[in-house]
Amino acid sequence: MSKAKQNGANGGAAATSPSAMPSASVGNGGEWHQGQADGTLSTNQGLPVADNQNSLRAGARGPTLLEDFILREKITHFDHERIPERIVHARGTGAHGYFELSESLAPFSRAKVLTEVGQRTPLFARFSTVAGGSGSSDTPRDVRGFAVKLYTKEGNWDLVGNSIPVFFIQDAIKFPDLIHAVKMEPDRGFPQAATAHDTFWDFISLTPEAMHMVLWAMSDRTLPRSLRMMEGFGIHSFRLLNEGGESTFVKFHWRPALGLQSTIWDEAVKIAGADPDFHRRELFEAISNGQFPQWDLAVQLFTEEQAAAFPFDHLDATKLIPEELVPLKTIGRMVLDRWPDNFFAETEQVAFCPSHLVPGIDFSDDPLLQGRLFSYLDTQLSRLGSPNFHQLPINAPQCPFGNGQRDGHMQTQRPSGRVAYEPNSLSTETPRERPDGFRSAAVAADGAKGRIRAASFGDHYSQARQFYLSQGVHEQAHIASALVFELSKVEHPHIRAAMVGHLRHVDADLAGRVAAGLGIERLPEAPAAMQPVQQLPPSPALQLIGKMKATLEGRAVGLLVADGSDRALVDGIVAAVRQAGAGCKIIARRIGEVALSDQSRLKVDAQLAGTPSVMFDAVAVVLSAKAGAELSLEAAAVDFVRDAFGHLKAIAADDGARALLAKAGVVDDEGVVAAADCAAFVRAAMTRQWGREKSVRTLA
Ligand code: HDD
Repeated sequence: MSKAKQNGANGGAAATSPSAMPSASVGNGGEWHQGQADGTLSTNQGLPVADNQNSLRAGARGPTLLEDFILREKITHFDHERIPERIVHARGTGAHGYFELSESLAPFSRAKVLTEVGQRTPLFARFSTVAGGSGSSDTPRDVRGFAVKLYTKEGNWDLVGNSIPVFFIQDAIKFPDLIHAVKMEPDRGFPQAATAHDTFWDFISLTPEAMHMVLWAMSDRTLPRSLRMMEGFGIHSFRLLNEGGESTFVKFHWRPALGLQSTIWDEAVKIAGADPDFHRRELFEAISNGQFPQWDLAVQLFTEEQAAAFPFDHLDATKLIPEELVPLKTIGRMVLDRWPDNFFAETEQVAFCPSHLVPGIDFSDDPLLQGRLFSYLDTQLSRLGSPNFHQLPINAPQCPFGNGQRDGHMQTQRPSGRVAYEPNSLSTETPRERPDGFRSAAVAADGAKGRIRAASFGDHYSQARQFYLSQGVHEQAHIASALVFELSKVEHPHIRAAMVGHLRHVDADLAGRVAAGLGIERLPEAPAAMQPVQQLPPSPALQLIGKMKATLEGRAVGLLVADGSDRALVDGIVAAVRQAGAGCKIIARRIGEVALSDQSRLKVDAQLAGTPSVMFDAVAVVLSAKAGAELSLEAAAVDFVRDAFGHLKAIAADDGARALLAKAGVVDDEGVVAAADCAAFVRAAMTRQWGREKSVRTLA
């Protein structure tokens, strides 16, 4: 009998005792069996099943018997196959990979993961939307969760961050209110995965500290083109502690190797219909194709004295430290190179907790972080149902671990011996303290007890203003339009007015644009601000559009063809696009093949009606004159081109495609190029045609 059979369905992959560590088999595909190792279908007790098609009946047409324990085991398991979804970040996807350190932080930290240059630390990363349920779509306007579990030699370190460097609230006690306001409204059960509704904006309008994050949320940052093309932030200040116990503050940043890229709002909406799994599919395909997503890990390091001189409080999670004030230092990279074997066992059951850290890293007193330290462990107990959730292979440390904790639901370890306490004199084998184990920063804490908000947390508008003024004209327009869209869905006029009032503190022009977009004729009063708005210098590093990398690497191009399309043009475009590092999908009215101009056959990757141009970063259309005329009468083809134009994408077209372009209202500009000029197409496709925007859309 195999080991897997003896140990049950999980093959005993979890840690069984400190000495049996590490649990290196996590997700390696070899240990988690379906059925028996010899291929026989069995019950969970190992009983070989002879008939998996029919339940046990009294007669061929008679009643099913209660005796049928095989049926009952199977259905009972099925009935319990769902666990409570995460109250936030329910929809997510993840992958395995590693972190490789390139620069030691030894002067600042004794954490091995931050000091052993060249070491590869295994990790699991999960990306998520926040508001929607697990079955919602990938592309709503939403912050993205960016959670990384590093299985270091000294224990698991979870960096549980987001795609935006600040947060809505300053104190964890407001988190349930924030989430109740953003989630679907409890009396009606909608909207799903959307902030555009009354309760969200009501709460926000009464929470001035949220204004900075609101501006980020209304920017294109919340419309990522790909999970591989967004930044991640640890948000809070953490502490690093060196061998001497000296402490330095640190902020963590993940920077995508493919650069930043987002979609246009209209595009995000259409992607949600065309492919609700757009982001997870794209991540899956990239990893399957060996295009492993990568991020640099960068840190901002600063001392207590420097922090005291900042024009804001770094313990306030609604504030960031501009790069111009504390530059970023890149210390390593994360590579995601392995898709999980099983979505539920890994991506669903992975349990992140900001309280998971390693010697050499410590928390700051940020009151949002302090509250998080409680919440995550607590939520895993209800979500995963047992204090033994750390024994699940995806959550188990990959270093030795052990203590006197015993028993509980779903205990998979079999600790031997009679001693489960410390200190003891009966065993030399049991786990003991280690002087070089985790120690908290020896920071003095002395103050009057009270429910107090520091006065230094009172400046709610200065960084919101700084963010807005740091943006280029296009992104400022997108922010204004997003605010108009969101607030136009709010039924209560006083909430809309209150929001415009707040915006007056951010920027008069922005407030005016939003008021005009909402049909508000007289600007509402700005609320009293706790502290005067500071004129902080614009920070170009806060831009998204301005920081986008001109590249086709990792992007996708759609090439629309039909019978009779010119072979040389098709070949030229495919080759140029692939050369530039992008994928190229052939699209036609039907899947199968098309016959090109030279009668050669070309395999079609996707059907036109099911593959709108929102799936691509740029499109090319190569058609015979006859096919061009026919497709001009095909709504899906007209939309394909019209949307590509409206979404500011490069379009390559040959003469035969011109009728279709004309029908779609495409007007020649720098982004509309001849299909024969592959170099010009690749150049144009590396960026969006921002100059076109004012001709296709009225922005607030
Ligand atoms: Fe949270 C999940 C990120 C504040 C309570 N949070 C969760 C996840 C991410 C974040 C990425 C999903 C992890 C995964 O993929 O499983 N949360 C943040 C960030 C915050 C933040 C960046 C502010 C800087 N969160 C926050 C507060 C509280 C919570 C203030 C409660 C006091 N968050 C939770 C939670 C979740 C969670 C309820 C739901 C599922 C889970 O923990 O495992 O405990």
